[in-house]
Amino acid sequence: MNIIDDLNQRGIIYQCTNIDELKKKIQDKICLYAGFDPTAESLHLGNLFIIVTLRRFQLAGHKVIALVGGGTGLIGDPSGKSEERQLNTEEVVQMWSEKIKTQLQRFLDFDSENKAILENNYNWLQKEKLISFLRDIGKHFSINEMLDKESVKSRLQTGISYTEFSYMLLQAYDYLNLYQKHNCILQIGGSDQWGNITAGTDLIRKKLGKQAYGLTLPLITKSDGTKFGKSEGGAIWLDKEKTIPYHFYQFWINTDDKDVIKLLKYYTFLPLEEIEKLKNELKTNPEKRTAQKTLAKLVTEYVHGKDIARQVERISTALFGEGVENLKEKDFVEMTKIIPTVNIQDDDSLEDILVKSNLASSKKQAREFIANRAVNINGKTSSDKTIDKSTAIYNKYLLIRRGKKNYALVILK
Ligand code: 383
Repeated sequence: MNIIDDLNQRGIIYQCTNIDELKKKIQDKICLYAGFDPTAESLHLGNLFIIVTLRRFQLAGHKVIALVGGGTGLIGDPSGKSEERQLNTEEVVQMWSEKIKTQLQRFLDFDSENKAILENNYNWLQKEKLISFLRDIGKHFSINEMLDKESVKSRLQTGISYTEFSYMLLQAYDYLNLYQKHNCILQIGGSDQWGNITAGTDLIRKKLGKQAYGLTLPLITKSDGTKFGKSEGGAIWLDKEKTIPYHFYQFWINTDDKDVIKLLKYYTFLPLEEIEKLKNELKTNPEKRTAQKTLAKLVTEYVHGKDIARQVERISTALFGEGVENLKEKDFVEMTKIIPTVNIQDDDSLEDILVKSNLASSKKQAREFIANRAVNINGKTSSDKTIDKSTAIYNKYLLIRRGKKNYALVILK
């Protein structure tokens, strides 16, 4: 199947400069690229949508370039931003570039025969001479057209610096460079990138008289109107220190029924027939949340690997009261990052433990909870006033639940 048909069926294509021509071109192997600016030390779920799409092209046999914007990251893309960005220092941008490069290497195959290419636009942008740049590149840009681009137009009221205004020239120049260096004829990006991408295809046409293509992906919206890819703590990051795998997994598990099928199409490599089956399952047995569990499992596997994905599945099962039997010792260590944890002497009573772990506000309240059978230890309701060390898993861990979802992890010294 033509990859364009596959993308279309998945609803991944938002805009394209010339879809019919591209579809013909892409019957042969082509080279394409997408860029990622080091504006933070990690990529996030918005970037992942593009990465997964690049990977689809790669799996279909095309050559993909992942470009780190070590140069453009020093300027700041105004696209999709309602305010001027803070300039970061060169050292910081360089440090972030390295981190982002390492992340990209995990998601795209840089080893096999059809290996991806990694580029960093710092390598050519930093060498550029101002006078030549303004003569050779700047001359092809009309201010009138630039003012008409969404990224600029939307800032005319609030303001935009000359620095950010120039950004599209740099991204266009990158595309020209990659066209010449790798015969790269397609750039993909989120819908916020349309203006920058078409600046590139225009520049290639004006400078070389050649046809290059641009394709954008839809902005991901949620049925409840809130912003996709954010949690209370901000963005969902791909770096496991910034968003721990458990929270990453939970983010996907919590997907609304109305959004889950779309996200399976966008973020997983599951064939459409399989997604169709999940859609039926969602209709007949929504309470099972099979579609959400599949989505969470597959995306967590892609980003964090199979071992970590299985671990967060075990932890989630335990914390949703569905059984602690499969927990491994390292899972308890991971759980200390997720739920309140207290270290306890083994002569502490259960009442003491409930108070120390904040599951009860006083010993009196603790006694009431115990009497009302509201306290559950390692999956079993406990009415004992003392803790029995033999109930500790690995002789050490007590997972205490009070009520439906108040948890604490107790580590016996
Ligand atoms: C830089 C130089 C190029 C081509 C692209 C770039 C980066 C681009 C940009 N992209 C965003 C980013 O870096 O700012 N100017 O965070 C995001 N992308 C992708 C996608 C997205 C965009 O990395 O819509 C979300 O992830 O395009 O916001 O020569």
